[in-house]
Amino acid sequence: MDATTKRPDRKKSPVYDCWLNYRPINAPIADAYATFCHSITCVGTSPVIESALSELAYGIQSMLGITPERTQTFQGIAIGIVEQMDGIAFSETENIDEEGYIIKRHKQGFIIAGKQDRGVLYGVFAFLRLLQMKTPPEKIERAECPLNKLRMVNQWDNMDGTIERGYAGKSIFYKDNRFSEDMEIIRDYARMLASVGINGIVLNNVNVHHYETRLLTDFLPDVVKLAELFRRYGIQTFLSINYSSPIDLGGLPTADPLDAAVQNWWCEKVREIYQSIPDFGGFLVKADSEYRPGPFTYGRDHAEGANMLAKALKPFGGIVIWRCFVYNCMQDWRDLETDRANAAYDNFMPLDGKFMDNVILQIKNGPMDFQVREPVSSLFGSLKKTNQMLELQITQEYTGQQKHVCYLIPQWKEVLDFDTFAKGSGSTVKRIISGRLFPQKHCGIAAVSNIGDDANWTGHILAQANLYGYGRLAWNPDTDSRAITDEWIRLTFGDSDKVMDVINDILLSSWHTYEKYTSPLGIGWMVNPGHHYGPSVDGYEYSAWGTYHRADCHGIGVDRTVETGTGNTGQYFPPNAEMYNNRETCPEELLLFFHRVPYTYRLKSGKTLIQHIYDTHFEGVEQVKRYRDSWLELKDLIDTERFDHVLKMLEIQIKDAAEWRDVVNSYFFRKTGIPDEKGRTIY
Ligand code: GCV
Repeated sequence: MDATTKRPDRKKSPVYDCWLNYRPINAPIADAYATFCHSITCVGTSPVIESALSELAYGIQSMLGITPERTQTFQGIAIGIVEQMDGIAFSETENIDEEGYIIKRHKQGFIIAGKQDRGVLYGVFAFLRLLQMKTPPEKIERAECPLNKLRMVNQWDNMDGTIERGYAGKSIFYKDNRFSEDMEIIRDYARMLASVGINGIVLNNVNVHHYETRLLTDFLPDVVKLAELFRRYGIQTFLSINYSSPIDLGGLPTADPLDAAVQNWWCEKVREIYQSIPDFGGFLVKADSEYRPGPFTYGRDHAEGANMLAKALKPFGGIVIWRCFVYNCMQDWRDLETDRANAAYDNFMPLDGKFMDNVILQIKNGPMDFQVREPVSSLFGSLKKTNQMLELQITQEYTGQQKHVCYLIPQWKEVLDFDTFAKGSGSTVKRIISGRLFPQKHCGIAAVSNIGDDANWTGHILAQANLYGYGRLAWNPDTDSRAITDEWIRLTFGDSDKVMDVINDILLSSWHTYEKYTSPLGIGWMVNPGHHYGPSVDGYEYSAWGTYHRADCHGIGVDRTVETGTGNTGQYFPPNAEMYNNRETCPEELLLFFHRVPYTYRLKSGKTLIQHIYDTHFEGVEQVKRYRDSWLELKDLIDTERFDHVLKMLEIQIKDAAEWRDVVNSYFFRKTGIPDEKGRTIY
C-alpha cells in the first residue's frame, strides 16, 4: 500500500508535523517491529477506519521505512472492529466502551481494535505514539477508554480570517468572509486533534457576527464539506449560533424563545442542517453575555432560551451547549457590592434541573475569565441536576499570548483535581464533568483552541504542548503533568536526556514563573485593556468590566467574604467555604482574590505582602533568563529552526517580563512608599 497516495504532499517539517513527526527509529526496536509491519489487514470499513489505515501506513513508512501492503489475511497487523475480528479472543480486561481501543500482540503480529471505528483510529494513533517512543513490543499491549464523553475544541475563528484571542496567525478555516480552500491544512489539524482523542469541534467563534450567522444558510454547503472531513477523523461538527438568527436570517420580528414562529423557524433550520449533516453535533451558544443577544431581551431565562433550541435538536440527537459566561459588563466601578465572580452562579443556580437533557452548561474553569490564577467556578458541584462541561482556554489570552512559554497542563490539573466537596470528600471537578459524581446524559470538556495558520500552528513552538496536553488530559484527567510532558517532548523533539530535562524543567515551571511576574496572589487583570498583553495595573480598575484589584496606599484585594465582602466564598461547599472565607486559611495563591490585605501583612513565608510582590516579580524575570540559558545548552541537540525560534521567543519573554516586573513593582512602591528590603531598582 502506498501510504503517500492518500496524503497531499505538504512539506514534511518537524515544525509543521508537531508531535506527529514519525521520525525514523533504529534497531533493535525497529527490527522488533519490522517483521510485523509489512502487512495490514483491515476488518470493517468506514471513512474513519480508512483514515486509521492511511495513518498507520504513513507512520510505519516514516518510522520504519517499510511500505506495508494491505492484505486480506492477517499476517502482520490487523486493525478493525472487535466484534468483526473472527477468531481473535479478547479477554475480560480488554473490556472497553464505544470509544476505547485495544492493542494486543498475537502470534501473527499486532491487533489494534475498537468497539467502533473511532476506537480503531485512537488505537492506531496510540500504537504509532508508542512506536515513536520506542516501546518494546512486549510492553505495547493495552486497553484504554476515554474518561470524558465529550472532548471538544472551540475555534474562536471569524469568517474574515481573524481569530478572536488568536496568537498564531490567521484562521485556517476562513478568509475574506469565505471558506478557505486549503483542505490539506484542515485535514492535518483534524489528524492532530484525533491523535489526542478530540471528538468534537465548534467551527466558529462564540461571538457570532454577520457572516458567521449565515453558516446556517448560505454557507451550509461549506460546513457540510468540513463536517465530512472531520467525520473521517471521528470528530463531530458543531456551530456557534447567533441567538437572533430568526430575526437576522428569518425576517421575524422577534427571537423570543416562547414565540411559536421562532420555535418553528429553529425546527425547520435544524431539520435542514441534519438533512445534509446527519451526525451534526449541535449548537454552542453565548447568550446575554458581552452584548450578545439572548433570551433576557424577551424577559425569558436561560433555561427557556436553551430548551427552545434543545427541542429543535432533540429528534436528531443534537445538543445545545449553553455557556455560563454571563455577567454584567456594564458595571459601575464605584459599586462595591456587585461582584462579577458571583455572576455565573447567581444566574444559573436557580435554573438547576430546568434544562432539557440535551442541554449542557459549559462552565469556564474559574468565575472570572481564564486568568493566570483564579479559584475554580463554584458552579461545579453546585449544579446537581444539569449536564455540565468544563471550558478551558488553550489559547493564551491572559497567559502570555504565545509569546511567553506558559505550559497550562499543571493549571488544568489543579482545576480537574479540585475537590468541591459537593458530595463529601472526593467530589472532584474531573468526576463531575465525566459524569461519575452525578448522572448526566451529556458531559465533558471543551477548550478554546490555540492554533492558526502560522507554519508551526501555535505561534510559539512550545505552545504545541498545550494543545497536545489538553487532548491527553481530556482523554484521561488522571494523567500526570510530567507524563504528558515526557511524551510530548519525546514525540516532538526525540529522546535525548538533556533535551528532555531542559524542556521538562521549562514547561513544568513556566506557569508559576509567568504568574510571578504578572499578577500577585490571585488578583489577576493587571493588563492592558482590550488586547490583554503587557502590564497596566490600573488598566481595568476604573472600567465597566467588573475586574478590580481595589489597591490603595494601605492594601490590595477584593473582600469576597460572607461577613464583610461580596459573599462569594459562601458559594462554595464547606470546608472550601470556610477555608476561603478566613484570611489565615485561604490558600495564599488566592489570598487577594478573596481578601483585602494590608501591604504589611505577613505571609506564611514570613515576608510582608509588599515584599512578596517585589520578590516574585524579580524572581520571575530571573527564572526566564535561566530558561534562556538552559535552552542555549540545546544548541547542538535540536534542529536550527526550532532552536532559533524558541531562543528568539525567550528573548522576547525576558524583555517583556522585565517590563511587567518594573511596572508592577513601581506601581506598588509608589502607592505604598515602602522600599524593597533588598534595595533593588524600582522606579
Ligand atoms: C470570545 C473574554 C475574552 C473574549 C471572549 C469572551 C468569551 O471576555 O476576552 O474575547 O469572547 O471571554 O469567552 O466569550
